[in-house]
Amino acid sequence: MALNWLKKKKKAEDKEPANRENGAPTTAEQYPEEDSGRQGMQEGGILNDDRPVRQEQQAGKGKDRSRPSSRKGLFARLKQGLAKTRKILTSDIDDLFRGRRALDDEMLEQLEELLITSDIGVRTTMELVAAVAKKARKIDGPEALKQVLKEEILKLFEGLEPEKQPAAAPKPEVVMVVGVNGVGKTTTIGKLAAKATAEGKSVLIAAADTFRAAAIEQLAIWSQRAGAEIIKHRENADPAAVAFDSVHAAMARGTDLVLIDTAGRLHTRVNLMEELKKIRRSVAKNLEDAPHQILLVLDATTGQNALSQAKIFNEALGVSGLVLTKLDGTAKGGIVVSICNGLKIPLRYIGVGEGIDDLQVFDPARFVEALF
Ligand SMILES: Nc1nc2c(ncn2[C@@H]2O[C@H](COP(=O)(O)OP(=O)(O)OP(=O)(O)O)[C@@H](O)[C@H]2O)c(=O)[nH]1
Ligand SMILES: [Mg+2]
Repeated sequence: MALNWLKKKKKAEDKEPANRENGAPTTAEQYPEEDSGRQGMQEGGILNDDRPVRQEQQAGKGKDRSRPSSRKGLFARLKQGLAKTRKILTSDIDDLFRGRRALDDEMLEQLEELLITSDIGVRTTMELVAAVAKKARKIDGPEALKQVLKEEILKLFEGLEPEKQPAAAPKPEVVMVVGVNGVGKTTTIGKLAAKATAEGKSVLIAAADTFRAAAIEQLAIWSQRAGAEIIKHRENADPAAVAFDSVHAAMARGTDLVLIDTAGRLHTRVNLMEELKKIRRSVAKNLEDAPHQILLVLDATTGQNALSQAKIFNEALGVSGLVLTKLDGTAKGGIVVSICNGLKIPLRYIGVGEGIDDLQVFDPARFVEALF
């Protein structure tokens, strides 16, 4: 039996990167003008990125995102976002058992396909199917199978909790937010700032994406919505200088939290990773242990591509936590499982919409409940 699904694994691997057989939109479908750049990213070439900026961002406008996307509770919104994955994992698993009672080899193969279709990834799927196969005798119906899957998925999240915060948070706490262009860095900073100000913290945002004026403008709008301060220089200023000034100002003002927005692409000459390292160094010049966190933002709709981005950023910068955005809509929730299991970096937040309160602290137990 194991041989059967190992044989199929090769086939699945050939399928997976393109993400097309499982109905997921490709990058080209979502951002036609950006596909070549993302390709470049995969090949390690983030540098040659002079693609046009999406118009809405350029204008720094677009629809008002300050309002919550719905009045529903957090769990309901998460469930809504994961509807697509839940269909695969629930009704399709029910179908597996139609007319059959015990889990046989053929069903295990079908389960493997289902899991891969939900973006769980080949490696993680193999681990899950192997775990299910071991317990096959006890699985006498779809509910029992779902229960085993829930337990096994939860196990994959174990040991991935973020390091315990020291009793007294560093002041200012400096958080650098990184990621390729368009993943949702600036939006996430707006949401994080709003969360922190709602908790009574003072927040200063550093506009260290100086690549284009619209980026600074977009961040200024978010800082206003969130009730945070902003430090900005002119377009094309040195991002490291903006970060340095921000930490300096935060120290002088007694600010609680500094959030540093960074570019996802730069002019062709400049190496993004080198620039980000420079920002990191400039922050440490002011405050020894800073940045206290480097959050990498990943777009869930890019599927397995997010994994390769994370590897590149982690190798260059050392990422302390992940934010997975756009889990609402087209994304498949399985990518969360795949990323957590594949990277061993804690997933801190998930983005479930464009509104200011559409950021949730990632809670594995709640996530698994919403998945089935
Ligand atoms: N549906 C949805 N959209 C999101 C989410 N997070 C961000 N977005 C949208 O994604 C688009 C890009 O977001 P930005 O925050 O500008 O992304 P960025 O990483 O700062 O982009 P660059 O500055 O160009 O590198 C915007 O239209 C956001 O509204 C999310 O959780 N769900
Ligand atoms: Mg941005």
